[in-house]
Amino acid sequence: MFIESFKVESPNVKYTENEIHSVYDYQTTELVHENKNGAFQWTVKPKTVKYEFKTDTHVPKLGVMLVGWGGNNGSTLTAGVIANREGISWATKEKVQQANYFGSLTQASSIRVGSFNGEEIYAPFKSLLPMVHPEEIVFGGWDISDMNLADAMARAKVLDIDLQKQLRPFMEHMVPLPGIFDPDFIAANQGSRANHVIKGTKKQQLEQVIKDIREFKEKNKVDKVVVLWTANTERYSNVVVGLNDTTENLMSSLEKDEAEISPSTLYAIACVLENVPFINGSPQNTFVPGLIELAIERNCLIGGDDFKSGQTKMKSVLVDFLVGAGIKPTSIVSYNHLGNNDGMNLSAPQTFRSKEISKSNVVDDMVASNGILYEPGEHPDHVVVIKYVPYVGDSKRAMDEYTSEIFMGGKNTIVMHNTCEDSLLAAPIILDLVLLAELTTRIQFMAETEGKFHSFHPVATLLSYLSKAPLVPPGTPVVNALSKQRAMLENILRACVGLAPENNMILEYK
Ligand code: NAI
Ligand code: DG6
Repeated sequence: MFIESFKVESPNVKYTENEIHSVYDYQTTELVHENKNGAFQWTVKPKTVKYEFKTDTHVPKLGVMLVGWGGNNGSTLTAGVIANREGISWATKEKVQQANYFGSLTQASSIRVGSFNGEEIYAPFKSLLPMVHPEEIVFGGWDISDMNLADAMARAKVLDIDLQKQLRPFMEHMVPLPGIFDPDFIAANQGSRANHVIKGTKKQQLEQVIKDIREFKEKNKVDKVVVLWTANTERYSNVVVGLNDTTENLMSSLEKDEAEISPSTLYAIACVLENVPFINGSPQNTFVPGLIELAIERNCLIGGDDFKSGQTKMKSVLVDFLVGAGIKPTSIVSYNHLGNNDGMNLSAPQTFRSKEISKSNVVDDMVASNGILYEPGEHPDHVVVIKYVPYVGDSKRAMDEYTSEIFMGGKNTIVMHNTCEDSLLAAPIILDLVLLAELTTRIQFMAETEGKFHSFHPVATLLSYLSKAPLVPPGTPVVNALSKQRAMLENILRACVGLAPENNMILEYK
């Protein structure tokens, strides 16, 4: 059964006019190891730590500024939210299609709240805590191409033509602000698109972005802004001692107009200086060490990297299943071809390399979790191929072959083929990223030993579910397995309303 909303009644939870306050027992373990006669002996001690959470229930008016607004993802997301807001339907060759938010964790997925008369009861994910409604978001942003959003939607060739016609009047007045362009960081084939760029030194470009954010906030009367990079994949920046390894060096490199500071890093510095959350939806190392240090110093949320939309999402499910089932993946080969502008940009070796890195590390934690299957340091062969095939446009083809060792020396090969418009996968993920980033800035918590409420670490691991290569604070384990990432997010939001983590034990019926 599905219910729309619920309220928790418990001595541990208080709903006041402005916040939800919960007291929460976090059940965890403490590990100790001793050397006993030359052999390590491990002891695991269950332990309970009391936490308190408080969530500000005032939902702000939110502005979202997309870097690369006029791209396939940016135009598709904007169009999709307007279509939902306006209740637009359109004729396809099969039926009359209604706008929806399918693919969005916050808008289209559910959570289990318990059992009632022998039936499982589910509620919308978004009913856990008050969140911004997508249709209340004011969208804006930058692009190095001056095309308005209606034309950009047509250029993207993602949405049905009948829908595009209905959306055009809502989108033709939307024109991105000029963007920071540096041809050294993206493929040369993008040059012809760059007719709308911020001039000047890197410092002047950064100052312009700060001015843009302030003006956008003022003009649209929004309480908060989140900025998200959905522009072209850049090549990796070189991380060099003295250049970008510390905040001080990064800021002095900015003064010196150092060539190696990428456009994405400039936008991110601007956001951190303005205390505006910044999310990187592409694979490059925007978050150089000096920038991470700056975000930590200023307690400004940063999250990324690279949307986990299709092939990688599947990989982080399938390999988790295989390794969890005691089956040993030994070779993973992932091909994909696509024909959109992203594919064209990725046809250059340097930008492809950024994507190859983020797509390749995704099984590491699962492999490391099973020392019965893998020797220390052993890893499956893992190859990623991306080819640009203009004819297929945004409709990406992904083909994967997983070969595993099974019982008694047997081999099992699974082959998968997925065809899907890439931007229709990415757009709902962008929505979730900005909504969850905003929500997490309203949550404060403390362990009983801390004595003082604080926000989550500015490096937002809570967004891992949506990222191919989750950015984590230094010294924190990276979790790629999709089910664990979702459970982490859901269970932390449950804790905020005093609900136990979903443990799937269903002891009531045993
Ligand atoms: P796109 O090429 O259609 O759009 C990117 C836009 O960014 C273009 O309009 C371009 O003019 C603009 N741009 C480039 N550099 C800029 C800059 N410095 N400042 C402002 N604007 C700039 O690409 P698409 O398909 O929208 O993808 C966007 C990004 O998202 C790519 O990096 C892609 O790799 C990444 N991504 C996409 C996924 C998907 O499923 N569609 C999944 C994971 C990541
Ligand atoms: C080709 O791989 C283009 C990329 O931008 C991907 O489409 C995007 O990174 C999505 O990747 P995945 O692995 O999540 O499908």
